[in-house]
Amino acid sequence: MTAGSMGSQTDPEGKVELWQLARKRGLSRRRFLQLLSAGGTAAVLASCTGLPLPTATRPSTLESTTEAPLFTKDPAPFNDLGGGNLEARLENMQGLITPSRFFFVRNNSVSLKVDAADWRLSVEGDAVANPLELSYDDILSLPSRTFISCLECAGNHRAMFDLVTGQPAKGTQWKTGAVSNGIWTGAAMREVLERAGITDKAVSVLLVGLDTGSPEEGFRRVMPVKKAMDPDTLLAYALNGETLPRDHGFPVRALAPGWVGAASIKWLGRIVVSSKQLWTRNNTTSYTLIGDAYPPEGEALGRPLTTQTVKSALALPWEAELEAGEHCIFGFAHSPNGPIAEVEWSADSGETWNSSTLEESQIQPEFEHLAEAPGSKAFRYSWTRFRFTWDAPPGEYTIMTRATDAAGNTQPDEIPFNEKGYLFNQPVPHPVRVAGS
Ligand SMILES: Nc1nc2c(c(=O)[nH]1)N[C@H]1C(S)=C(S)[C@@H](COP(=O)(O)O)O[C@H]1N2
Ligand SMILES: [Mo]
Repeated sequence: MTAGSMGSQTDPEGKVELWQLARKRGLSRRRFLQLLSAGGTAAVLASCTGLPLPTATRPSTLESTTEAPLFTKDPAPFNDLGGGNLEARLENMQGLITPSRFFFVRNNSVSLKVDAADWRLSVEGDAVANPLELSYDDILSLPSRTFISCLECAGNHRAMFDLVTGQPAKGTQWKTGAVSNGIWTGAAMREVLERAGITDKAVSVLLVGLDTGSPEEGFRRVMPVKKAMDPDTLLAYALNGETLPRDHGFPVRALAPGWVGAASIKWLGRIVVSSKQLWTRNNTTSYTLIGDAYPPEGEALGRPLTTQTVKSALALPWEAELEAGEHCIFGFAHSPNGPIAEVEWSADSGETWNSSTLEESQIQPEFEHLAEAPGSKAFRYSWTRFRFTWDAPPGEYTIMTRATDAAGNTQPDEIPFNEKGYLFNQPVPHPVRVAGS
C-alpha cells in the first residue's frame, strides 16, 4: 500500500479505517506508514492510544536495531551479570590471547545487528575541512594495522570496593573478568581524520555508536584529539583474525588501547571533531571519578576517566577449590604505561610477598600466525601472563597479587573511593579453599 492509495474504499485489511483513526489522533501519513511497515496494526493502535511504543516500532535507519538481544554469544563460559554484561572467567584462558567466545561483553543497550552494506561512518564537525561519509569497503581499503591489546571496562574489579573496603560502589558488580586480550586489526583512526581534513583547531573527538534504547541514544565518548590521532587508536574490523563479532561492534568499532573500555565505541556511526571541549553524559556523570578525592573538572562532576591502571588477577575460579599439594597458578597483569616488570604474590594477606615468573608470550598455536614476533610493538598493549608454584597446605586462604610496570607503577595498598567504583586496583584477595589430604 502506498500513501496515495489510502483514500480508497476497498481495503480488505481495514487499513483505511485504521488510517482514519490514526489521522484523527494526529498521526502524520508518513508516521502511519512507518508504523504499519514496522509493527503492523498493533503498532498503529498503540501509537493512537498514546501508549509507549514497543521499541520494535521505533523509526530507525537501521531496521536491524529492532528486537536486538542483549548479546548473541553463548553465555555458558561466562558469569552472566545481567543487562548485557558477560564477565569473562579468567580460568578459561589458557594462553595469552582470549578466544572470541570467551571475550567479555559490556553492552549499555543491546547487541546491535548492523548490515555492513548499509553502514556508513560519518566524519564531521567544525574542525574538519571536508566532512566525509565512509562505507565498510572504504575502511577496509585503508592501510591496516594488527596488534594485541587488552580491553578492560573501567568498572572491572568494582565489586572489590564492597568486598575489600566494605564500601559498595554503584554499577555492575564485576569481579576480575571485565577484561580480555585480543588481536585487533583495523585502520588507524587518524587516516580518516586526515582524509576529512582535520584542522589545527581540533580539540575534542566525539565517537558515537549506533545504539538505540540506551539512556543516551548512541553510546558516545569524547577523547582529546591527541588520543584520536595516535596511530594506535583504531577503527577496528577484526578480532583474532576474524570479522569483528556482532557483540563486539560489527562492522567497525573504535579501539583506544590503554584507555577505559568505554572509549572503544562499538557499532561506530559518527565521529565529530570539534574545536571546543565537548561534554556528554559519559565524561561528566558516567565514566568519571566522582568522590572527595576528585575535584570537578569542566562540566564533569569529577575527573573524567582516560587510561586504565596497573592491575593483576588470578586465572582461578572465584572462589577456587584446590587439593592440597603443589600447584602451578597462573594469572594476568596489565598496565596502560608499558610492559609489566614484576608480579608478586602473597598467600598470607600481604604479610610476605614472593616473586612470580612472567611468561614471554604463550600465544596459543591457532593465533600464532596473526601476531608478530615477541618483543615487537605487537605486544605493547597486551596483558602479560605470570605463574608461580604454590605448595598449598589444607586450609582457607586469600591469595593476593601485586603487579608493577616498567615505569615503576605498582598496585597501591589503598585507593580513594569513587561513587561509581572505577579503576579499583588494590591487590585483589582471591579466596582459595584447599581441601585436606
Ligand atoms: N556503542 C557502544 N559501544 C560501547 C559500549 C556500548 O554499550 N555501546 N560499551 C562500552 C564499554 S562500557 C566497554 S567496557 C566496552 C566493552 O567492549 P566489549 O563488549 O567488546 O568487550 O565497549 C564500549 N563500547
Ligand atoms: Mo565499560
